[in-house]
Amino acid sequence: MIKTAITVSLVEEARGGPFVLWDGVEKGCETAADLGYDAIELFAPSHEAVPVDTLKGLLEKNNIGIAAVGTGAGMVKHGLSLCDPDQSKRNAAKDFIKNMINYGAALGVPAIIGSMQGRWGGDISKEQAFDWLRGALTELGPIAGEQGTFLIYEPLNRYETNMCNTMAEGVEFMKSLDNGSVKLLADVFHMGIEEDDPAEAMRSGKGHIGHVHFVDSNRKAAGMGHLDLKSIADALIEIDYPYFVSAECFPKPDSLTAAKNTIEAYKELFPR
Ligand code: LER
Ligand code: MN
Repeated sequence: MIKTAITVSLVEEARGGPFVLWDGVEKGCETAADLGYDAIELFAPSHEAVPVDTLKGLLEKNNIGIAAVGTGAGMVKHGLSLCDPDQSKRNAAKDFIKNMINYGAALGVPAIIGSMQGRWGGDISKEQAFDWLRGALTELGPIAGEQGTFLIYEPLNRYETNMCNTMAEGVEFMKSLDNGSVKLLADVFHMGIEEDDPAEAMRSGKGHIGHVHFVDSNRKAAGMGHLDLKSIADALIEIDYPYFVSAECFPKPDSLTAAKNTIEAYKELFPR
């Protein structure tokens, strides 16, 4: 069964970014539960922002789950990436992600590497950057795998990275890792920019996709843009995608409307 999730951001530096709920984790859990989501997806400043026991208590109290934890704060707050020319910064990026993997694993969920993947350019060749990224994921994936979860790597659109932009590139990269502990994040916003046919791309990711950011062309809530979301949802159903569709979209026109519009669209597109 495909489950539903909504993003909760605790990262002040990311204000204006594509996260729906911004009023703290307690309120985020309450709102998500009230609207009928299965889970929250947490974007936190670090692994220390909300202690595991505190979060477990909030999730239990609201009878809601957690889908995944993001690592983007490593980039947004500290400028860390896995392809930084400076080795000490690459190591700091890995440490930040390791801590987030362990935090997620204590909750039974994966961590997501999106913007922290970085990019190639300047003195750093494409080959060098991919070697660093491959090395990092090869080291980090099993840390999640040994704790019963996995690590998620997210292809992004060309304006955010020049590493993997498409599902095909992501799948090829996954195969080059020789590592069963890393899965792909299919973000429908990025796919709307990069893929010839997002539904076909979803089908080609069968078995590799571990999380989906299911939003519209303009990164607003599902249904508020011009993507053919029905064909994309049908593709996910067809490949027996077993994880979450999550609202990583702008809080437009406001958080509550984006949250309500999303869950209405999810109920229609992913009937139970
Ligand atoms: C993160 O999930 C993502 O999609 C990037 O665009 C960072 O905002
Ligand atoms: Mn995303």
